[in-house]
Amino acid sequence: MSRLIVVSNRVASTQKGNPAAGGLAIGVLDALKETGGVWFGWSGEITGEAAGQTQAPVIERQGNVTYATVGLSRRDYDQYYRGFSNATLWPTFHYRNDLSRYDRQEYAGYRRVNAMLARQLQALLEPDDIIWVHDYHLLPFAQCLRELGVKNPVGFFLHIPFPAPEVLRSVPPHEELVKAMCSYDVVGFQTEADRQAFVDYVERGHCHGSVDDAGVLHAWSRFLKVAAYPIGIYPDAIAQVAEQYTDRKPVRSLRDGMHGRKLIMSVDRLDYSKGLVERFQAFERLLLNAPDWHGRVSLVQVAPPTRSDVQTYQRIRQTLEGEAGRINGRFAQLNWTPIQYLNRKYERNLLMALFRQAHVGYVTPLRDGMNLVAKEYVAAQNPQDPGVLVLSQFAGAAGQLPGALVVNPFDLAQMAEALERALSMPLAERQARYTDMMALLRENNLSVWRDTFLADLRHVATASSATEKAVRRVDAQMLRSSLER
Ligand code: GDG
Repeated sequence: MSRLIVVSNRVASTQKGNPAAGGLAIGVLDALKETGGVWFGWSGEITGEAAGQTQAPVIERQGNVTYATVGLSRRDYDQYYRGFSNATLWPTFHYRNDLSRYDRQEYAGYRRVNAMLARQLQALLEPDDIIWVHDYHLLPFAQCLRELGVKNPVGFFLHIPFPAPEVLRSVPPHEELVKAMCSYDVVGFQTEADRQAFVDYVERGHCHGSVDDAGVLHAWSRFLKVAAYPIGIYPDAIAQVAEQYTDRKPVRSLRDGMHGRKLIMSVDRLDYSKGLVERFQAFERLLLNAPDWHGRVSLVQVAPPTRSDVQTYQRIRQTLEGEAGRINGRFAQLNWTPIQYLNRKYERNLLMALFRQAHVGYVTPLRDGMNLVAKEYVAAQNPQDPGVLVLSQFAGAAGQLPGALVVNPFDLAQMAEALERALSMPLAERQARYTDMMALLRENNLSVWRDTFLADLRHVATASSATEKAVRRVDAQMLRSSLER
């Protein structure tokens, strides 16, 4: 079988035995180990090179997997990562045009880094490799590879939402970006709605593209497969660690400190897309509406800081600290703090055990590609006494977890009602909801996500090479019909 090449902005550090590495990294790594391959990306280091320049990749081999990482110059980091990726694409793709800025120089830096990374990867490629590129930092990566003459099949998976065309159009080079995405052979989204938004742009925009029933899209003289591949988790592995870690000291401390109170729990990277401010305010609304819950329920919010050198992230941190202080000041009693706001990272297994203690998983992003925390919360529950998931309708996960209490995160009153309902839900109903969701999590686990995507990419590989042999050039029509299955 051909080697797999995974390309992502950061290379997960599982190779160092990092216990904090998430399920996603482990899932991708499993695929790499199966066929052997390379994981290529930014090392996370800032170098003294000139913009657009970097040393050859640092290579580290572990069994049949090679990790190849490069550094970025300060200017490349500022323009590609901090700038266009995280101050333009991230907010816009999460429908926050109000927080998005556009700077031509940053966009030029974004394209320059994509081109530089493509050049670095090209040197590592073998003719039979298939390439799987991840996320919004690398929208033009396949186009850069094609410009270098690379013919290997290249697939792309977008972990975040794809916005409606009207929203996308607020990013000035929107058409260039979508055109660049059409250089991939497979483009995968988290949900059907994201896929549809992409297709809508291509069909109704200026690109005169079209998509057929098999999900083969034709635009700018290219044929590519576009589909939804909702990302999953390994629910049974999570259930197991959540149970194993139940008696660890920090978990016991949390349990003991609750003194029989109910626990509502949230875990998010500290990001404005996660709806933390609205979430705190809805919890405040619960305390206002239902004084009998005073002293009987606490909200624990774990929010490790991320991208703290991007200005909008500094602002959300300040706002949230202010809100937590204000709400606690308003309701706290000598022996009860309503909101425990923990601005730090926890070990992954411990986090799963903490989820198991929580009566309510409170996951209310304003927009989210999928949201793995929602899935992890369900998987971590004790089947005999499961908690209830309160979930935003704007998380991709809402389409996959029908047993959740689904809320609109902009409707504070509705969220407060859902919290109250979750806190009072009878055991039989909790168990029924949990059982349904757990079955779906098993059915659509992380391996299914990965294998379905890679099967489609391999299918393209087979179709292209058969076609090339037959006619000595890629006959788009034949590729198209072979994809219609
Ligand atoms: C992007 C998309 C999509 C959180 N705090 C700690 C910690 N975590 C872990 C969680 C979970 C992961 O980080 C976060 O994943 P999410 O899916 O919730 O969100 P994003 O980071 O925004 O991820 C998202 C995802 O990509 C996958 O495609 O679902 O929509 O935005 O696994 O448990 N892990 C540890 N300590 C923490 O304090 N160890």
